[in-house]
Amino acid sequence: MASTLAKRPLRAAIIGAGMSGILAGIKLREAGIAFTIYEKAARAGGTWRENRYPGIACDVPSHHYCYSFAPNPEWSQRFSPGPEILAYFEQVAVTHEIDSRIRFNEEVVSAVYGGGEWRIKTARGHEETVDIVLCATGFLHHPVLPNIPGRDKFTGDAFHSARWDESVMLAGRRVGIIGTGSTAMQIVPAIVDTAAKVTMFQRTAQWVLPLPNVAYTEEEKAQFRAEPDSMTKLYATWLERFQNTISRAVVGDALEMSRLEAGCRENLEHNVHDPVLRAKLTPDYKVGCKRLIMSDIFYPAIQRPNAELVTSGIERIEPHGVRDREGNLHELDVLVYATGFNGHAFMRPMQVLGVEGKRLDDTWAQSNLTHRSMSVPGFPNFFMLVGPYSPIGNFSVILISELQLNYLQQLLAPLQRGDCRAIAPTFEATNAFLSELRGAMGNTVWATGCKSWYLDKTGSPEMWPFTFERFRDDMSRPRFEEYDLIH
Ligand code: N01
Repeated sequence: MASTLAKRPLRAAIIGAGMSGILAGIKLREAGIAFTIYEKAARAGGTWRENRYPGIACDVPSHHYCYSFAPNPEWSQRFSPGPEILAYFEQVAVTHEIDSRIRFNEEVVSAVYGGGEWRIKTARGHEETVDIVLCATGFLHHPVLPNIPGRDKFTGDAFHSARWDESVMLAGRRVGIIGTGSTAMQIVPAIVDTAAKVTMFQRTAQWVLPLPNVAYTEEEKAQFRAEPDSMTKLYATWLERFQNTISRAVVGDALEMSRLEAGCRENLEHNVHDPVLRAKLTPDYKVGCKRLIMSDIFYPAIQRPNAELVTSGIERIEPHGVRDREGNLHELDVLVYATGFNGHAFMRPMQVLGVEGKRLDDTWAQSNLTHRSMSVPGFPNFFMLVGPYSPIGNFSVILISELQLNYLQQLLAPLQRGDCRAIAPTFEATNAFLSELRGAMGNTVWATGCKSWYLDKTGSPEMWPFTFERFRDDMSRPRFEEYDLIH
């Protein structure tokens, strides 16, 4: 059909300057789309800016936890520490001249659709009209504090792991940590040598797969610099390893699951010597149901003489420490809430109003309705990166985001050609997508009965229930019959 609209250059607002937002800038520029990145904070880097706790690292190997087109010969370790990862993202933003497109300290508070355009507004009152809104807001940025009685009574220093207070000294002090997720399991080994005592309050034990971290030598780094192809090969090797092992195990591959289980059980049996402690550290749910911990330093750390694992449950928090359910008071100077995040809020509390003023909060009242994790019916030209049901688990979200942007570049082509003013998924396609996902969810390990942040408020995993290969195929090209092209 001949176009009736004048071809027009497109303008986008990218929300968030973390890993996905920087990437979106690079990819939209490649596609010839003008954009501004709105960042609520004073610095880019998203989760790597916000999480500064001791021991922070990524448990995806650094030569894979990077953009596929921007290998980094300088990674110091197989699992490099958080500050290096933050510096990497900031450096990529500079190299690709994305930094100058970021408006810092500009939190987008609303996005309102009308007449084929979006009007966005920031907390500081700045307004802009754009064709496309692209939320690169991440999903682990709303810290959750536990609802434990007496939380406000504690007289020592207390903070959430994602709000680490560097002014608080740990040396020689008694530190309590509530939680046993990926965060707490990194903090304990990092502080056990410094603190006088570390008390970990465990509600649920975790499966731990030993994955040794090794430092790259100067010779290895020099070789990476001299032969960049060797980094591309390493990237591909890690991808293959993840996609053929954990990624298969969690979506129903029995053989891979049995290998994973054997690895975790062996780790526990060989590396935790006291049978009482071993029993306390033995989970009662399937490996992978909660996010698998990758660490060869947690078990040694929790067996140190100045470390204690408390499993009797927390009765309340008192001015001088934590009272457990057996009546013991664990006296503390510092209390860290490593109690996780609301992983289902995505871009909210931002107000998003779609066609005829429909609120996204209402559309998402029951569950996060989305087509292919990237768009929402009734919200034309509104897209998300790493949105609901994106493959997450133990997979690198960077590659997920890259594949989604590749799809989006193709999806936006009719807009760029002037064939339509806006594009939105149909309700039929969205419902078909979600019912296929939900139908497959029962085969996954996340639906086997444990509690985790993967579950949405209906208790269903908000995860990708298929293999990585299926996701890559789905993202290779859009099927335009799943969308309404709005003229
Ligand atoms: O949070 P979590 P996290 N009383 O939700 C406990 C990513 N990440 O910050 O299991 C007592 O996993 C809760 O107990 P339970 C990664 O995707 C990645 O550790 O619910 N305990 C649990 O132990 C990860 O999955 C890296 O029984 C309470 C803990 O708090 C995600 O971030 C590193 C409680 C919360 O664990 C979140 O990890 C770090 C209460 N009232 C994080 N409330 C990488 O290396 C909660 N808990 C890539």
